[in-house]
Order: sequence, then structure tokens, then C-alpha cells
Amino acid sequence: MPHFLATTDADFETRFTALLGMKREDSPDVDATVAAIIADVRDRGDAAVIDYTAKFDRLALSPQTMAFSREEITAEVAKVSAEERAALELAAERIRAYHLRQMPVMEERWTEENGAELGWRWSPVSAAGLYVPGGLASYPSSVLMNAIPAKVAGVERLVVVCPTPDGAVNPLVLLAAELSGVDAVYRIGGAQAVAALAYGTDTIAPVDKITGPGNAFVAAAKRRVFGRVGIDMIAGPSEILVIADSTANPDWVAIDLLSQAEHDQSAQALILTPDADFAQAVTKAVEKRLETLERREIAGPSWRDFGTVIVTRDLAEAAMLSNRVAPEHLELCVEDPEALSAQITHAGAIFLGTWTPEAIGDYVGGPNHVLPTARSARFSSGLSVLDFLKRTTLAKMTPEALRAIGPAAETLAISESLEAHGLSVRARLDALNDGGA
Ligand code: HSO
Ligand code: ZN
Repeated sequence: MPHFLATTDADFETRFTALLGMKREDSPDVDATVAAIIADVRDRGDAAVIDYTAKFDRLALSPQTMAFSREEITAEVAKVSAEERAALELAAERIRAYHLRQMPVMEERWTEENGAELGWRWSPVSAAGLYVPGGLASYPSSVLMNAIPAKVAGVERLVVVCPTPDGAVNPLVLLAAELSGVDAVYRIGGAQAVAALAYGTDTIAPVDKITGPGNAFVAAAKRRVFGRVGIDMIAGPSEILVIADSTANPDWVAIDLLSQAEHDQSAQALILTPDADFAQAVTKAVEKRLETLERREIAGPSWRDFGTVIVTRDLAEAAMLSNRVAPEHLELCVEDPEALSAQITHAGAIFLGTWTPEAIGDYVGGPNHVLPTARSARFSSGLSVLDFLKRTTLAKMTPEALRAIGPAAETLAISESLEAHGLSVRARLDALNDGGA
């Protein structure tokens, strides 16, 4: 049974707070193992990567076969149906167009009255590595969502690592990599792949930023190499929160909830509505859909353990509670989604109106589907071109500008007992005074 709450219940606040603090993932402590793998890859490079791939993926590699060859990619990609190719191409085009609009003005500059010029400039990271899981969660759409923003940002070298247990390859992943302009795809995974990307081996040149989802080993490895390289985020199980009123279709809402529940037994789907009858109808529809859903063994446990139905006093209260959750995905299946959206302050992505199922955003909408989970939308955003750019600040003084603001710098330097700081300003001020400039 999902959790049922009503905001008029006497114990609502206690139960809602418990819900917010609920731990959904059992994250196994793999940190010691991961630390050893990373140390080994740093030490032995390719040889270590090859050994771990043989052990974990039952795949014999050599430095020459670590990356897919052009011929292998062509042969694999030819297996993709015309329909799937066209769908992936449409997705790629739309994601590219959206992320192009996201690009900031690359250089901003302005001049103060005293002549000082200030500003900043954006520049891309030189090389990025994208982790793509193997097996069940090897999503071609996620390749597009990670690789396209990197390319749009101007990343020069973009490589993919994707484990292929027993040699099993997903042709759609290779096609997605090709459509996004990825330079190389390595058939390695796990902590060893993350270590190879961060530190480099004879075969794999090191990158500056690693993005993409992965299992507990990958997450622990990303945490460990952070600092040496940048990382995107540590993603948790997916979440969806739907706010609906009686104008919504309970069956559509039900299947939207299940669309995230089917990702993972630890995924969470929440429905908030002021209409108790509608809440009942959605619950019924979920049960009905679960009877036949292919992934009912995943979606069912997710719905029963973490699914939540909350009846609110009104839509404003639903918006307020949703802000406390800060969901990864928020659907507003209400008559006036724009008005409700104005009340939303914390959400990874908002889907406005009954014609916008979250699945559109997962594939072809354009916005990124790599989004903050586990309430981290309170302080962070989904993946974007900005994740592959960094900002360099610019400052240019004139004699007049230095005269105007230099003395304050000198004063602060002296109060911080940093004599050379003060002197570097003073030397110039003195020269100005001597020269009468
Ligand atoms: N909803 C997932 C992404 C995804 N869905 C990939 C389908 N494929 C996390 O935002
Ligand atoms: Zn999804």
C-alpha cells in the first residue's frame, strides 16, 4: 500500500516530515573496494583496467581493443531500425536546440567611471568523460543528455565509457554517441573506468570532467576522484511528484507516476491533490495498470513502499508541500498550470499541463533529463551547458582606477598582515605620485 496522508490529519506534520527524511536507497559501503581499484589503476594503468574488466565484465580486452573501432561502430549502428534512428535523431536535434539557447554570453565587460574595466569570460573544459551504465539502465537518451550539452559548450574531446558485460553491446548507445559527436567509446565500466578517466592510462587520456549515472561503485569512484576532476552530481533514484486537480485524467496521472516508479524499486512517485475522490481514482488506476505493466516487479514495490498520496486543502497548499519535497520531476496536471507554476520555488523540472507527460522530457522535449534527486533541487539544477563551462574573471586597472581604489586594498592588506600585498599596490601608487601621473 502506498502512504496515504491528508493535510487535515492531526499527525500530518509528523508523517510528512518522516516522509521527507525517508531513506530509500540502501547504499552498500563499497568505498574501500573502490579506493583499492583506483589506486591500482593509478599504479598499473591499462593492465589494471584490463584485469578488472576480465573479472567484473568477463571480457578479455587489450589496449588495442579497449575502444570500439570505426568498423565495429558502423556494424553495430547498422542494426538500429530506421524508426529508432529517426526518433533518436529528433531527440538529438531538439536537445541540441534547447542547449544552444542555454549558452551564456561568452564574455561580459564594462567600464567604471574611474576607467577600471571588469568582467568575466566563459570557456569550455577541454576534455570530458561520460559514464554510461551497461545492462538494464544503459539508456541511449542519457548519452544524448550528457554528450550534447558538452559538445554545445565547446568541449574539444568527449569520450564515453560503457561496460559491455560478456561483450553485450547496445547499438543505440553507440548511435547516440555518434549523433552527439563523441570521439571515442571505451568498453570499460565501474570504478576502474572512472579512475582511468580521471588519471589517464597509456590508452585513455585523462579528462577534466566526468558526468553520467552509475551504480554504487561508480558513485563512490566519482566522489573519490572529485577534485582531481570535476563531476556532475551523485544521482539517486528517480522521483516524480504530480499535483492534479479534478480536471486531470486519473489514468494518465497513474501511468505518469508509474513511468518513474518503473525505473527503480527505490524510485518515488507522489500525487498531491485537493480532491479526495480524484486521489482514490488515481490509486485505483495505478493498481489496474500494475496488473499488466511489464516492469511491475520494479514499479510495484516502488509504489507500495514509497508511493505517496496526499490530499491537500487546496492547490496552494499542494504547491507549498511540493516545494518542501523539491522533487526531481514535477507535473502540474491542473486547469491553470501557469498560475500554479508561479508558486513553485524548488523543482528540478516542471511539466506544465495535462498534455505534458514527464516521459516527453525524458526523451524529446529538449530540456535535460539529468536532474537533481533526493531533494537536492533545493540547491542545485539539472545538467546544462554550464556544467561544461567555467568562468574566468577579468579586471583591468588604469592609473586613475588604481588611485581611486588602491589605498583601500593597501589598508586591508596591512590589517591582514600581508605586507607584500600592500607593497604591490603601494609601489604603483608611489610611482604615480612621483611621476605626477
Ligand atoms: N527519468 C530518468 C531518465 C530516463 N528516463 C532515461 C528514461 N530514460 C531520470 O530523470
Ligand atoms: Zn524516466
